[in-house]
Amino acid sequence: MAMKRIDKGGNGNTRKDRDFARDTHMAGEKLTTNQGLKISDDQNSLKAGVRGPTLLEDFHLREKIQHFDHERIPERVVHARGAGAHGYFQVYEPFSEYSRAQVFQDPAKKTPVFLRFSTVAGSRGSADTARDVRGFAVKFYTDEGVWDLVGNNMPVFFIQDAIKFPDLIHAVKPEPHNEIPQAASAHDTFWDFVSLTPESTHTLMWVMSDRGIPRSFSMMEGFGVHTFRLINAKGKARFVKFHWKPIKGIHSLVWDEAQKIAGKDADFHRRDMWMAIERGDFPEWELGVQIVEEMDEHKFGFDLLDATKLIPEELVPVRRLGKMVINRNPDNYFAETEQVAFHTGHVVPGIDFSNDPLLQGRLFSYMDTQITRLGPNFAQLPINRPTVPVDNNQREGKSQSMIHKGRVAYFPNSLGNGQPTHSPETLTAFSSYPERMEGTKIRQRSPSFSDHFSQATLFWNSMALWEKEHIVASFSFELNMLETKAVQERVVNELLVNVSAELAKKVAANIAVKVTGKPKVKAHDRSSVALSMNKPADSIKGRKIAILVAAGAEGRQIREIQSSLRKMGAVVEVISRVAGTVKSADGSEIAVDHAAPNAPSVIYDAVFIPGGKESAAAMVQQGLAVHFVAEAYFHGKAIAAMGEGVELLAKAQLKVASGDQTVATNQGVVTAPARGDVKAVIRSFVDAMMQRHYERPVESVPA
Ligand code: HDE
Repeated sequence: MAMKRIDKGGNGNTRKDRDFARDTHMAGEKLTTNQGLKISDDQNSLKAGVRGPTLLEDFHLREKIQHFDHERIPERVVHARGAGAHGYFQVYEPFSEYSRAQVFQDPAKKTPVFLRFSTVAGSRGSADTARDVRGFAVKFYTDEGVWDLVGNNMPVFFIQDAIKFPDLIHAVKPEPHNEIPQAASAHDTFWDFVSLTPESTHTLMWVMSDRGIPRSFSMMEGFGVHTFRLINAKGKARFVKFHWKPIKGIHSLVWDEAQKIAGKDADFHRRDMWMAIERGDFPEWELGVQIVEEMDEHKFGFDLLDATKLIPEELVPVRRLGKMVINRNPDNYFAETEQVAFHTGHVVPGIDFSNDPLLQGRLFSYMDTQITRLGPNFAQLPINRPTVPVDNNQREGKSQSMIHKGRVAYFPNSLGNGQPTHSPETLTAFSSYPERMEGTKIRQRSPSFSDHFSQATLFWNSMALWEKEHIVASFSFELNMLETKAVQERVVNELLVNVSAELAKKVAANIAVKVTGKPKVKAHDRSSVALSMNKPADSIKGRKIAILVAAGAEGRQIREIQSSLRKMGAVVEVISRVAGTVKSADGSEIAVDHAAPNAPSVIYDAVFIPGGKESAAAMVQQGLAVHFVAEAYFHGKAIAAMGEGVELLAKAQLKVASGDQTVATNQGVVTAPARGDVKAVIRSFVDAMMQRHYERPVESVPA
């Protein structure tokens, strides 16, 4: 079997396991069985006569079919739906004052990483845009072994103790009697559980906000969630929270759009990341840390060990340590993305745990789940292997791929020269932080974990008006899916009244229940700007812009828009009724990227309609074109039209600026006359793309 060494070099993310990569079907290669036997006919099974029964003797048929029969491994019990890619992490400056981890020391060093994003509830084949928490798991292949930072795109979690995790997941997964609904929390069992679990309220606020429906993996924050420890070379420990800050900013979809994308392009997020990497638009995040001195552990009024709490950035700023760049797609989804095995217990010297009871449970669960999914030798799989040598006395087990030589597999030994030895005296070996412990064996939640609402209120208070409207809308949507009135009432009267009277009242009105509950906690007006997404982008890199055309469209306008926006890093695609080319008003041929039925507005961030009498006249007759702009308007997207192109907006009943002499913008809709200045249109159009326009009066638009 030809093994081909593939070395893409230069990125700092080449790994020796690339030696395993194999180009399938090299020139001249012959088809063989798994035993290397060349096969004369792979398309007909061995039969007793041309129309007779198949013979048991057909070992080739059996091998081929039996391998096929066993192609699946169990999907992840949570986070089954995911997509991953390779890249590297590089620190800006040595961080030795806080941690002795080698990955944080050398600004010249690029540490290879593999990153996997996921949704939590859906099965492996479910849609990317479900409302859910997103997994944000990073495997660092450091010079001291593998470090996994297995985080989410939200800084808090639903529960405080690992022992409740199976209950949470059983409640959110499809209901067991009919396996409905797929990849959705909008059903009775989930809301039944959370309504009886007030500690979930803060995370519910995050999931019901637009954070639950990100625009792109590259436009999400990431969080380690738990408090961890950093330890420096002197053995001094500090508490730490990890953050990933996306260079492209934080942006989201709207719910109607997310639902439609689930049907139009179930692979929306994985496709977006794959395509971005292929065209060299590498997703990037800065790694940030919030550091808390041990003596400050109790100064916050909440417990650092409680995973339903975040540390507001106003109290402890996020210090940015370095950058992660994702720059190489996997060669094989199964071998890499499916078989990658993360574990919170994969740490390196200089990083250690806290006693967060959720983290403590995870330290058991991840190893256990990998054994079920992949077997006890999962660490030998190419994607999981550390880049440093592995040597110990563990042996055998299912799918053992190492050939351990010699007769010594125990310690202490003299027959193997006492090898391999421990490294008790070195700083490069892991030794657990010697935290002083004493306590009574007890099953009880610490009283310091009992405030379930003040940070939910902090989150609500920090939202812009449109963010609050979206939160109200999503609580209302989810609760209106329920069959059980008592559960709806409990959410409003036991949870929401304690977050905000306004939130409770608005949701109650939408779902036809009465607010009867009295708040159990005192309201407060604290807020934190870091929690809001109400921050315009500063570039359109990675955004997708559609140009709608028909024959007779103004070619010059199209070419200028295409080239200017592409220079800014956007993806620009021409859409017409059918594929091929269309002849523009100046006679030039315009290449069509997609036929209209294959390119719905929900997969674009903005739309441009060029001028051209004939083109506009044709498009106002095309239902898909009218629907495209109406829907884009409904979803708050930037829209620009020139000359006769404005007629399409009128047909869709959009509100545009009045007067047609110059470039005018009204709530993100840019219009300009036929001979208008294309450069000025582009400036206004790009400006309009920096943020969605939720201020629009959409009730009257037939989207
Ligand atoms: Fe996980 N989680 N989790 N989780 N989790 C898994 O491990 C678990 C939690 C997270 O891309 C499983 O390999 C328990 C918090 C991510 O492969 C499993 C508890 C956070 C991924 C598991 C939690 C996460 C997982 C399923 C409560 C954010 C996907 C398959 C104590 C900080 C990793 C697997 C990937 C996956 C257990 C809670 C993040 C069963 C018991 C909190 C990103 O081991």
